[in-house]
Amino acid sequence: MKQRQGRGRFITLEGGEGVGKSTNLAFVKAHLEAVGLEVVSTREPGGTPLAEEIRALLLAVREEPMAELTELLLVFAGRAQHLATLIEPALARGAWVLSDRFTDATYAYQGGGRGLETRVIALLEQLVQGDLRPDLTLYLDTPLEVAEARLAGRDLDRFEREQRAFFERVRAAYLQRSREPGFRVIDAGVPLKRVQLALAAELDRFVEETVL
Ligand code: Z5A
Repeated sequence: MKQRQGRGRFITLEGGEGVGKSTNLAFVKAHLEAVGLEVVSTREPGGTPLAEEIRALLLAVREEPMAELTELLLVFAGRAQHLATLIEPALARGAWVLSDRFTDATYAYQGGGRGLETRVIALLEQLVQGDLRPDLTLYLDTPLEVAEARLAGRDLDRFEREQRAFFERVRAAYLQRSREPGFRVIDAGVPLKRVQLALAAELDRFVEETVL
C-alpha cells in the first residue's frame, strides 16, 4: 500500500457551521481509499475519548459564561491529547489522517470570533504541535445565509448561539488564512455533486504531487 512507503499525510476540512464538512468527510475518505491509502478520519474538538469529554465541555450551554482564555486552553488541551494518542501514531505508521476541523478553526473562532490575539494562538500552536501543520486544508466556504438555511430547526450548541457578527468575523478570519500554504478554498454554496467534483480535483492533484 502506498502509505507504507513513509509517513502519512495530514488533511483537514475546515469551514463555518453548516457548510458541509461532516457530509463531505466520508466522500474525501472514500476518494483517498480508492487509490489504496489507509485513511483515519477524526474530528476536533474531540477525536479520542478524553478529547471528546473536552469537546462536551466546550459545546455545553451553561449558566456560567466560559472565559475566552479557558475556551482557548481547552481547545488546545483536547488537541494535545488528540495529537499524542491518535494523529501522531497514525501518521508515523504511514496512515493518512483526515480531520474535520483543526487549528485553522482556532484562528477563526478564538482569533477572529472571540478576538484573541493571533500571537497567543501561534504560541500555543507551537507548544502543542511543534512543527506539525496540515499538509492540505480544504476550506468549504459559503455565504452565511446558505449555511443558516441548511441548519434551520437544529438544536444550537454554545457556539451556534452566537450573533451573526461573530460568524462574519469567523468567515473573514478563515478567508485571511486562505493565503497560508496548502490552503484551498472550495465553493460549498453549490449543489453537493459540484462540491465533491471540486474536492476530488484538489485531492487528485495533491496525491499526484505528494505520492505518485
Ligand atoms: N471550534 C472552535 O471554536 N475552535 C476550534 O479550534 C475547533 C472548533 C476545532 C463544533 O464544531 C464547534 O467547535 C464549532 C467551532 C468550535 N462551532 N460552531 N458553530 P463542529 O465541527 O462539530 O460543528 P459545526 O461546524 O457546527 O458542524 P456542523 O453543523 O455539523 O456543520 P457541517 O459539518 O459543516 O455541515 P453538515 O452537517 O455536513 O451539513 C449541514 C446540512 O447541510 C446537512 O443537512 C447536509 O445534508 C446539508 N448540506 C451539506 N452540503 C450541502 C450542499 N452542497 N447542498 C445542499 N445541502 C448541503
